[in-house]
Amino acid sequence: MNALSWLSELNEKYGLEIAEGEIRSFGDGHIHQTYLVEKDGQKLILQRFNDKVFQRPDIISHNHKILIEKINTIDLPFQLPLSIPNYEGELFTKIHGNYFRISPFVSGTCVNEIEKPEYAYLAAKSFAQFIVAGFHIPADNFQESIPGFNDLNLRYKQLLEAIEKTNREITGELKKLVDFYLGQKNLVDEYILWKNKLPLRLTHNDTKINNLIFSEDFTKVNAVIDLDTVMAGYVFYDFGDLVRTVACSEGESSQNWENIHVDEAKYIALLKGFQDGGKGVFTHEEIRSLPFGGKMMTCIMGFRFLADYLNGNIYYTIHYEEQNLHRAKNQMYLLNALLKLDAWILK
Ligand code: GN1
Ligand code: MG
Repeated sequence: MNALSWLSELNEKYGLEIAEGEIRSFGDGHIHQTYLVEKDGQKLILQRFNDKVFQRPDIISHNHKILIEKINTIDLPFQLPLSIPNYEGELFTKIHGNYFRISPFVSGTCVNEIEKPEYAYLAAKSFAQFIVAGFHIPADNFQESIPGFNDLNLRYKQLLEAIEKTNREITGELKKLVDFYLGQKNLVDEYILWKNKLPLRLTHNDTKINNLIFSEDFTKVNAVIDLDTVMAGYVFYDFGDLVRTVACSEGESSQNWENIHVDEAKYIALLKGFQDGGKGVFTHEEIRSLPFGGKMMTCIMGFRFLADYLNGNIYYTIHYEEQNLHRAKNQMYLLNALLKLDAWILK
């Protein structure tokens, strides 16, 4: 398919008149291709959807229609920019075998790293408020857009499978990482214990910090975005991915291994923000599970990056061959730092 050869059909389906020159690449998500459309002073977000990663767009439509009806109708402290239906009332438009969607543009700032603990507090409070907003909807109304997405046990098994099937030689640095991650079986066991204890909620499941749009002055969260993984989950998933991406001194792509540590002030701000956002709603056990979330989500990303490297980099966008290996190494340093932190945080 030629670049933008789908544009005229898209215009027809939405009653728009977008020209090629009004579209430019936008954001830095790892999965979909995102564009900003700017026309006559108006802005929209256009996405070419990755249906290799999300193989069931119908499930996402089902889930998002519930969000549109049951969450976007209540008074939220931020926007949820869900897709705008096309002329046929569908959230996705299929053109020459590719899925597209259009959503409102929300102004503000997206960041990969957070500067101050106050912003960490705000981020955590917002994601907790998102869970609270969905509390009235039984979690089983939602279907899984990626089966077992945050299931640590499943991801461990997928890593074992990747180790078995890989064409790469497992020696040197790669062997060290494989051994490290195989040695995390105790976290998998702890995960199973928490799963048996906690209720399923409507969670975001991908609370990486760049999935929030802050106001320019960071006094407010304007929007919670990247809603494709919104489905049933445990509150510690959402807290955990915040720890992974906010409380770490280096981003997940950094190779400054020796500088990777936990920023304790931000960690504490996250804990406080998440508890404040869920006040009166999260159970005592859910609050107790939060520190586990940071370790678990860092570990799961290590499993996933390493498995992708072993599988030949088929899932995540990479900019060089070893990038997934380096991402897994980065997460190993962070996980070790979080395991040490645990000792005092639980005192
Ligand atoms: C992907 O799309 P993005 O970049 O927000 C991934 C997350 C990972 C993240 C790691 C559907 O998220 O699970 O935490 O990369 N999303 C999917 O950077 O796999
Ligand atoms: Mg994203």
